[in-house]
Order: sequence, then structure tokens, then C-alpha cells
Amino acid sequence: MNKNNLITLAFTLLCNIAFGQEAKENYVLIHPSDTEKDIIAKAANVTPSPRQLRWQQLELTAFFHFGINTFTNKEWGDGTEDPQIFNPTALDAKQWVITAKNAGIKQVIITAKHHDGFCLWPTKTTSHSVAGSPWKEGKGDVVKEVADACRAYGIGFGIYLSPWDRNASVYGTDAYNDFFVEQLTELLTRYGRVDEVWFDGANGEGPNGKKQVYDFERWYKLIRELQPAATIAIMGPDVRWVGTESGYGRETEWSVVPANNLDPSEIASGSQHDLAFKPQGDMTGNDLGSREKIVNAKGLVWYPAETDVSIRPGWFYHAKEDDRVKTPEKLLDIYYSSVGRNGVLLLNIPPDKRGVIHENDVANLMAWKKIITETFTVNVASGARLNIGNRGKSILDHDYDTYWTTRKKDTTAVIELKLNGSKTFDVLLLQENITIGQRIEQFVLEYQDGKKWKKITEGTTVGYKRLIRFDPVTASKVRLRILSSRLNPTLAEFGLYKQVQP
Ligand code: FUL
Repeated sequence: MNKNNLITLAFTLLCNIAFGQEAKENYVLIHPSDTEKDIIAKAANVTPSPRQLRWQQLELTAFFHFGINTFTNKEWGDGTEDPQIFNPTALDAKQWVITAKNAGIKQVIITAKHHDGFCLWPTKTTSHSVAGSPWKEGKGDVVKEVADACRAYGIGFGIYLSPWDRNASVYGTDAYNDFFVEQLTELLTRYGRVDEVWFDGANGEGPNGKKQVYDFERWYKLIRELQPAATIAIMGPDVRWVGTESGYGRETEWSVVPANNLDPSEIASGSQHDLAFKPQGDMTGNDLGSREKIVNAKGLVWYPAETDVSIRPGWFYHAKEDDRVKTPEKLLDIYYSSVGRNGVLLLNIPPDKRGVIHENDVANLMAWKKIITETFTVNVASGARLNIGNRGKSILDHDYDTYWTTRKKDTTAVIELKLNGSKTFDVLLLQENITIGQRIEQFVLEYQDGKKWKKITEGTTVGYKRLIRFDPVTASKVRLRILSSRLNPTLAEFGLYKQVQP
């Protein structure tokens, strides 16, 4: 922890004591005596852990699916592939990372091992790795090249290590958990800071296949010990799979969801302080966190959604898909439907057989980034006169950490903005301050037309970020009505933008 973090922590603790607030946690237990009102209030006070907050604020992250499948032209290898076929002719991890960074991506995840078991680093656990390939005469290390490039260009670095392994001879026995721990240990100790560990849930063994019981608790403990800042995603406690691979999240997306397997005795003893529960139950349904869902829960956790999708039809590179790279317009639609729906986008950009990101992917990414940057350059609400007191200015100050809330803890509000003249806009941006909790349940945006207020758009949840597009409106007065909130709502940022045409 650095000095600034220490000061912030001390300040937060002091404020909590001074204002009689409970320390914020990313989980809470529901007691049988809790009323519905108590439960709603508890949900509204659950907040992200520091690692979850950092992750949420990245907004854009990328996957690099690369490995033996790149050379067999398959999506799932069966583990019998000869390492000799892994031979990128011009591998350039810097080009991957620069491409991602130029596209606005803040963190990347490399498939260190996919289901076929082939390891992109020279592991001691198996000979089924880059060490057995002709690439760099067996002396290469893809994981290192990516990690070094991330450090050099200042973006986050994460690893995908597939639990399902179709090559490991010990798969299906207890020894596999030791084997997996060894692989994880190598990855978490050799390459400096790791920001995300991604555990996939796929397993296609079929009825006669090998059955493996994964020792997730042991893996989580190891990650917390070796890389305490890393978020553990999908088959892990920090980040939830949004439930589809389409790139489209839910319009109503709660980051606080029920968890019925929190262990009360462990929580009481403080050993759950750094929550490491294993997610249970279906996390893919349409409604995960509504009032109806949470009032029947035994516990609640901050468990935010990650929206993963590939820029191409497949996760791995296939030359025949070179003309099927998602267009800038499609990527933009995905952006509004993932980042704009309280999620983090994890966009897969698979390097090709040369070991570089293909020209078509680079071109579409750059065009996509340009549209986003230009659209969000001018907030036409900047400088507007507000009816919500002095603190209201913080919703227009481009500073996420400052925020407005209702005075008497009201759960509804009307925020009126007198714009700096007549303005045309077609995008709404709203952000709650999630370090206070996620609270807003329903809102509507209106503009004044003569003496009448007319609806522009409406929505349910906001969370870290909500973006909504609509037909262009020209007006000099708008208002946001917060119709329902779990406790007093917060707004960190409010924005109105005009989209640029591609
Ligand atoms: C899935 C895997 O089976 C795919 O190959 C890919 O890695 C995707 C991100 O997750 O479950």
C-alpha cells in the first residue's frame, strides 16, 4: 500500500467512525430477522473491493486468444497436437499491446493455456509447451513477451489458465490440482504484477470423459497470496460472466447479487475479510439482482459483470474470417451495450499465424476508438446551471470521485439543467459513485419544449456507467428525474453528447 492509499484508508476509517457508518464491505449477510427494508438498505451499502473498483474503472479490456489452435485452425484442440507446429514467423507482442492501447484498452489477458493444455510459457510442469516448439528454437516465452510489453506501455496484464486440460496425463485425478497450483505459481511469480486471473468454466469431456474436481479454494488462496491485487474472474469471486458471448449486457444490470453460500462462521472469524467464495447457481438469467431476488437471499455480494466477445466469429485466428472482423459500427454498438450497461468489455483480438494482430482488426479497432473519443470529447451539459445546490456541480466536473446526493436521504430527485444555450445531443451518460453503493432503480430524461416537459429516454439501473443513445434532441433545458432508488442516490457524472458519424 502506498502513502496515498494509507492516507485515504485512514481518512475513510475516521469518517466512518465520525458518521457512525459501518465499514464498507463487498458482501453482507442477511439475518432471518431482517425486514425487506433492511435487506434493500444492506444491498445499497455493499461496495466493490479496491481490486473490483480498479477493474471496473478500466472499462475496456482485451483477450489475446493465441496458441496451438492458431496453427491447427481450430477453436478447441484435443491435446494431441505436436508442439512442433507452433511456429509464429514474426511474433511481436509489442504490436498486440500497442494496438490494444491505441484502441483505448487498459488491460489485456493472454491465453497462457487453453483447453488443449499447450503452455505459452516454458513451464516445468509439462513438455507440452513453447519449449518443445521450433519458435525461437524452444527458448521463447510468449507470456513474458506480453507481460513485458504491458509494463513497457503501461497497461494491465492478466492470464487465462484453462482449468480443463486435455493434454495433462494427471487430469481427472487429485494430482491435477497440484499440477495446476504449480502452473499458477509459475505464472504468478515469474512475470511481475498480474492484474487479472481468468478461469473459464468450459468443459466438454462428455459422459465418458474424465471427471475433475477443481480445488478452487486452494487456487484462490494462492492467487490472493501471490498477487493480492489481481481480480479472479468468471470461475472466481471478483468478476462475473455476463452470461452471453455476444458482447451485449443486460439493460438492468445490478452489481450486487445474491450469494447463498457465504459462510457465516468464516465471516464472523474475519477470515472472509478478503472474500473468496466460489460462485454458485445460474448467473446467466435475465434478472439477477432485482428486489425480488435479493429479498430471498441469504447473503449479498458485489459481483460485477464482464462482457466478453470476440472481434471475429471465432476466439482464435482463422484466415477465412479475415473479412468477418466486426465493423467499427458493430463494435460501437457493443461498447454502448457493455460499458454503457454497467459492465466491463473484454474484447478478444486474436493474433494471427505470423504472431501479429491482422491489419483488418487493427483498422477497425482504430476507427472504433476514433468514434468513441470524438463523441465523448464535448459534454454539452458542461457549464449548465443546476437546481441542486453547490455540491451539484460535481456531476459536471469530470471527476468521478466527487459526487452529488440528495439532501435528506430522499430516494427520488429532480435534477434540472439549464444548458449554456440551445444544444443538440443524442447520448446520455450517467455514473453513480459505486464506492457508496449501487442504488438507482429507475430514471427518466426529459427536455423542455415550450412549457411542456417531454420524455427523451428512460432507464432502470445506472451503476458505474450507463450510456443511452436516442434520436437527436435540441433543447436548452433538460431534467433528470430519479424515480426510484434503494437509498439516497448518488451521481458522480452526468453527460449529454452528440455522436460523430463514422
Ligand atoms: C469459452 C472457451 O471454451 C472458448 O474457447 C474461449 O476461451 C471463451 C473465452 O471461453 O468457454
